[in-house]
Amino acid sequence: MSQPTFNKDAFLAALSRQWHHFGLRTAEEMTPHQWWQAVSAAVAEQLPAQPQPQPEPAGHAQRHVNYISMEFLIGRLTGNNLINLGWYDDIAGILKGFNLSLTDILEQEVDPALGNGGLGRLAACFLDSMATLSQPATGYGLNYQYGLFRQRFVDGKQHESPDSWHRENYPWFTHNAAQAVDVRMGGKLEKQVDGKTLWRPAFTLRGEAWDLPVVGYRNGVSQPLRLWEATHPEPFDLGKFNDGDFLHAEQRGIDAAKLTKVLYPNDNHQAGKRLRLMQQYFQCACAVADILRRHHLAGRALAELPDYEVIQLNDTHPTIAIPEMLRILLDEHQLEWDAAWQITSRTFAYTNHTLMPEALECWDEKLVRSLLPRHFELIKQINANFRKIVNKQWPGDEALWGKLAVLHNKQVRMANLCVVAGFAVNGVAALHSELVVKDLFPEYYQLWPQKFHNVTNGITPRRWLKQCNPALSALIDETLDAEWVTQLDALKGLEPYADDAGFREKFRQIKRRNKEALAAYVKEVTGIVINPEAIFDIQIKRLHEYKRQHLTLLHIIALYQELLSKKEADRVPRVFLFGAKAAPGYYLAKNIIYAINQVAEKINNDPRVKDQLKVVFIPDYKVSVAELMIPAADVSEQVSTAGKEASGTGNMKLALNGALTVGTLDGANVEIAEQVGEDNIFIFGNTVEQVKALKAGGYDPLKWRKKDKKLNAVLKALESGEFSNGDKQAFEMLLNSLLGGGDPYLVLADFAAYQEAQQKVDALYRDPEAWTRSAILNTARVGTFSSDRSIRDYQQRIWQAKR
Ligand code: B1N
Repeated sequence: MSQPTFNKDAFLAALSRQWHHFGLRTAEEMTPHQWWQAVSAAVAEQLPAQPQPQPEPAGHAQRHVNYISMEFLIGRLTGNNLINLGWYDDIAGILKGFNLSLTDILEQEVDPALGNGGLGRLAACFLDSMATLSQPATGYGLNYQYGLFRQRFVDGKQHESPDSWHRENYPWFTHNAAQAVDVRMGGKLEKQVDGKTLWRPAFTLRGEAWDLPVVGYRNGVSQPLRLWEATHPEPFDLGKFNDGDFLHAEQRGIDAAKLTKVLYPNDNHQAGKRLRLMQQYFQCACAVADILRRHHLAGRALAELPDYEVIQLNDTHPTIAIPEMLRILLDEHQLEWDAAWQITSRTFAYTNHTLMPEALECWDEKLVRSLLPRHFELIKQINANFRKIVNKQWPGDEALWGKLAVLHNKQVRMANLCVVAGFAVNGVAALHSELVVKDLFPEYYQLWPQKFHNVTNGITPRRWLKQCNPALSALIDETLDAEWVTQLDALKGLEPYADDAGFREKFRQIKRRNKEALAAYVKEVTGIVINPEAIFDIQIKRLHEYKRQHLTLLHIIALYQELLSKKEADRVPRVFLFGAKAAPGYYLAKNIIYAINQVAEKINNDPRVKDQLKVVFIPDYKVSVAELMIPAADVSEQVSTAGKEASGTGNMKLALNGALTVGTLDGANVEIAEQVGEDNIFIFGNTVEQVKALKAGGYDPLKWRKKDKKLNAVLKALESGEFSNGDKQAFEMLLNSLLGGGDPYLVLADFAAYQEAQQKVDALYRDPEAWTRSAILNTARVGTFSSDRSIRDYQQRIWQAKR
């Protein structure tokens, strides 16, 4: 398929229908927001019709990918869709005729924030790449009324408010009324005379399908991201109404809608709430029903399902789809267990995104049984069958069974269920996949080595270079002949230009303008003035102890003390910019935000510091803010404790836009370092092995404090109340975690090495030509982190591999 041609007359006609629909007589009467709405809706109308599934002879078919995820952090769609369609300039030209700037209009879109962080953003990048590679795919998720909370700071502390993104008026949605699915929950099991069990559910919800178009890059493909909204099949109780109980007549509709009210705001953490399990099952039941409906419609037999469909589980959050598939095959299609198991276990694949123990999902047996009695029974059956396999391999080893069981200590372990019931398991970066095999699932690996894979994450170059950094994109366009937007490896062609002074000058100018644009935004939202001459040092990611924003904080305080003491050599002026949300119930993370803000307040207002050091915490970090920060970064902070960050993807976006990484040997940093070369990255800190050894040797942070004077002075300053108007308790949680709490993420053990790495940053930055050379080499050498490459890896290693 080729690029869809833009039809100006059809677009203008659609546009005029929009303003008439608003009750206006002319286009000029529209507000900027109405313009965004009208342009988006008019473009949506012109999208290529979605291709119908074409039955192909078995064995030759490309499996359709069903990507199930609780989160799709898609970000603003209008600009991205225009770029992918190739219609951006056409529309910009038309708006110019109305004296309007398209970029201004695009700013009107509220980010759909239907995800927490990396996991949800990865899902969005993968959809973009699958459409671009013409990999048939459907994304399945939930249509949350409220996305991730909005963040503001009040006296330095995080305050949350609901994120109403106005899904009811979102112009890219199409409501697919015919695709609704009824979902049952609760109730009891009854034994039938034939020995089979009958599930009598207690209540029914309706899943309504809302589709967003996922537009491939200039290839005419548009395929759905299908988001389910919960409603009640009969929202209005006429009986109650007639009895005069007006208040309760609508109650069941209101109750049903609670299910897709809000995204759970946790990242890398499971809270175990009943409503969350209901969300998970609701989404899975809708998705599985939809997949089977498509399969039947194409006239295919159930036994052929794995030949045509693959279900990729984005972490364990949609695991309940596995017993749901079994239930339908057994109870609705009367298949025997073995046949149902064959079909199911050849269809599901699982991606692991974290080793953090608190994020590994375990559900209370009682909760699962009460909500999904039939599914619980099927999980017990899976567990019993698996027990035989384990017993055969390791006879009588009860301790090992305790580790491998799907059901244990009255808990259902979702990751174990995925490994036992799926045909593939993958980690998200080379190091992480190695740890999945070595530390998380060693015995499973012994049983089924062929199930385990690595697929290193990636990012879409459409949003994360072409769209967010138009100036750099234009420079690359004029420098290279190659189609780098779809062949990101072609950026290698920039390598020789790193030695071209003229090119370096252009590259530096672009970075400079991007920094000016960010500085203007910072001024607008925080009032803080920052100097584009300074190093822009950027740390953007969720707030979590393991990501160690507090390591950077300690370093900032050390810099401050050094500046005041004037003993050491001059530093290059630096601006530290943070963007991060803390889960509302994660008090330690909130305390770290507070500490950063308090330290920032003090440093930014200390006249002695002048322009040497500034600290800015940008509020409400989200995709659209990332699009502004990433192109403006000189330094990318990736400082997690080695072994804790599964991959990271911000690291890839920043390097692609010419930032140099200060990072530990963790996640995808390892592979970034391999690509860019050790001269073009600042690697520091303890490795996975060293972290393990330190812990095994009885790590004591107090000893590290004692032997490092600078570190001691920094901690003292935090304890003294110097940054908190004399309040010595202000940072108690943070300090307690670092000191009395044993410093679980080894912040103190990496402090000295981190400072050294930052010294090297200064030294290189003092030589602008050398710095720019390294920055160009970063852009040139990270093409492999395109999500197109990730998707090809999934195709070859998992989806299309010989089964
Ligand atoms: O997934 C990203 C990785 O790049 C990051 O390293 C990893 O931390 C992130 C429970 C998670 N892992 N687990 C989660 C999110 C929400 C939730 O409720 C866990 N997020 C990641 C993409 O692979």
